[in-house]
Amino acid sequence: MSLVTFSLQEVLDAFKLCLSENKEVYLEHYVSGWRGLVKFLNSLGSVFGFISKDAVGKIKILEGYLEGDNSSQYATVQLMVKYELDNQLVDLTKRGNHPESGCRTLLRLHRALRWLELFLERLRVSGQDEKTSVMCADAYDQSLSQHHPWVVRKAAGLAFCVLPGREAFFQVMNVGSAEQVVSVLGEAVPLISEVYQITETLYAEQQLLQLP
Ligand code: 1PX
Repeated sequence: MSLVTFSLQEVLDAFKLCLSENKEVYLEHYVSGWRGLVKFLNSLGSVFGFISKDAVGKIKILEGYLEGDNSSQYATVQLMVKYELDNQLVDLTKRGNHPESGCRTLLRLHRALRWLELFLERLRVSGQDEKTSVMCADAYDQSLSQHHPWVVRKAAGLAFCVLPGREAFFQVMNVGSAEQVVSVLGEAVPLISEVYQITETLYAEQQLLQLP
């Protein structure tokens, strides 16, 4: 993956590689998809620094597990959940000895993935004159915002206001004409949605959706 320029195609490729034949989620590619998204965010300017910083922190935690002594237990989200739960490595009700478990860290990105799904779908069907800031805020209000305290919601709302317009936004995506963007989005959204749903079902089954 290129280090500097963002391309929506690269993110799409990472999320494509995420799913194994029997629908397990490879952590390596999940994290790599997020790294690509952060690159996009960084190219939008320093106003988004506080969001990018938080995402990078979480990406680094997961990368640490992927490179650590128990890396084989972190190959997929399914394995990670089983390993961490079997070995009591997750704070289940309040923060304690495992404030940076893979399970709670991934949950934060997972919730953000729902925002991304809603936002990209909204972008995909949007008309030329629609505002990215409004699409982004709507997607946020319907998803991630319910997990954030007032101060974070306020800061996010302010950041959304300086998002570039739809046309400039499409250019930063780096996949060509508006038609091409719409077509790549048409491929990306169902894929992101599937990765989201699989993780959501797994976390719901294991009652992990409210991890502190
Ligand atoms: C092709 C276009 C795609 C656009 C890609 C943009 C990538 C955005 C990446 C956002 C990653 C956000 C991760 C947030 C994780 C989170 O919820 N963290 C909170 C809880 O963590 P904790 O460890 O404390 O339990 C944390 O408090 C978050 C703080 C930062 C504020 C997060 C605001 C999120 C707004 C999401 C929308 C991003 C707007 C980007 C505009 C394109």
